[in-house]
Amino acid sequence: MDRRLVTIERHIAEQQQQFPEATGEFSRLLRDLTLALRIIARDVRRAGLTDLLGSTRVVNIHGEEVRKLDELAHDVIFRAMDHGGHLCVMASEEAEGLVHIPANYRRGKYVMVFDPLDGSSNIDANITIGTIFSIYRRLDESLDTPGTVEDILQPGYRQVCAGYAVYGSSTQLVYTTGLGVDVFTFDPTIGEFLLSHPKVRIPPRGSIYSVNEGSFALWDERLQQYVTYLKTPSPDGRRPYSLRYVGTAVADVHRTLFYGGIFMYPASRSAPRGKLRLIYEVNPLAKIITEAGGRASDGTGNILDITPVDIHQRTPVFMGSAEDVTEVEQFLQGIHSFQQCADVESV
Ligand code: P6P
Repeated sequence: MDRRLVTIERHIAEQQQQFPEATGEFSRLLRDLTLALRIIARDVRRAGLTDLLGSTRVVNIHGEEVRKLDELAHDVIFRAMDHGGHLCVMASEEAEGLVHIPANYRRGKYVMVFDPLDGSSNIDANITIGTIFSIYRRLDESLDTPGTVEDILQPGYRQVCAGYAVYGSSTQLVYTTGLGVDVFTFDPTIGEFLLSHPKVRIPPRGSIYSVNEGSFALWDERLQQYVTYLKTPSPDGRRPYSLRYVGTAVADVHRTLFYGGIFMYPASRSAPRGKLRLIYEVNPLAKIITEAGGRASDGTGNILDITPVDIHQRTPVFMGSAEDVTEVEQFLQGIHSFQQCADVESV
């Protein structure tokens, strides 16, 4: 645990000093974003008391019922970010098309994509949920025109910042600008995010797998082999792995970041491209995991190398400890199979 008392504002300012060309615009963007996250954290904590639970009875573009907190979180982020002059365009899980900067506000050189409230199906049961975000530079920084869909459809390796807030037993903000992964824990008594876990690294291999195994029968046979392999005891005691699954991606990935192992949302017969969205869910989480020394794959290659073709496109995802992700890729590509790797079940 880091003993220095460092607020996120001071941390951002210190990081900015490592970029001589920095104008401070990016730091001000992050300051505005942390304000939005503080407000969302407050409303999530009070949701049960202020009738923010439950549904709006509105169905979003994905055919999913919009929970009141989803709508609130989207609105809070939009109102915190639309007038700072840092962004030229946004995209959100809760908006079908581009989220434009109002014409009466100055536009900036950055692009932000976000899932305002990931895990919303868990809200009513008080299960951990989160906010996920990514920031890119616009493709042509000489422009001051409204951003375009091309500015949104950038591959994940071009993210200049990625992160998430996880509203769990405490509220934590995890982000990276490419200089490692830092975790800030919110202290509500002073209203500050304090640096609690600097430069987090994910273990090279874990002993936890995280997937909705209820879909086992719908998976590719090679993935079935991999998960069965994980559950089969090995002579060295490395297996069986434990299964942990919250059902909120940001929570499952946050645990994977700290404890290691692998989080998966694979393709299945009922979800041929998986369920999670590439641009504003998988890419930011993949950037965090990769910056912490892990890997993020769609089963054939690195997630961050994918060039998106649609704002809301989905992708299968396998992310976590590097050795675990490489191992599932070897199963999916037929390099390994359970028979070859089956150890004697002597325990
Ligand atoms: P399933 C939450 O609704 C979410 O979008 C992700 O946060 C989570 O990983 C996934 O869906 C859970 O989906 O099909 O396992 O219930």
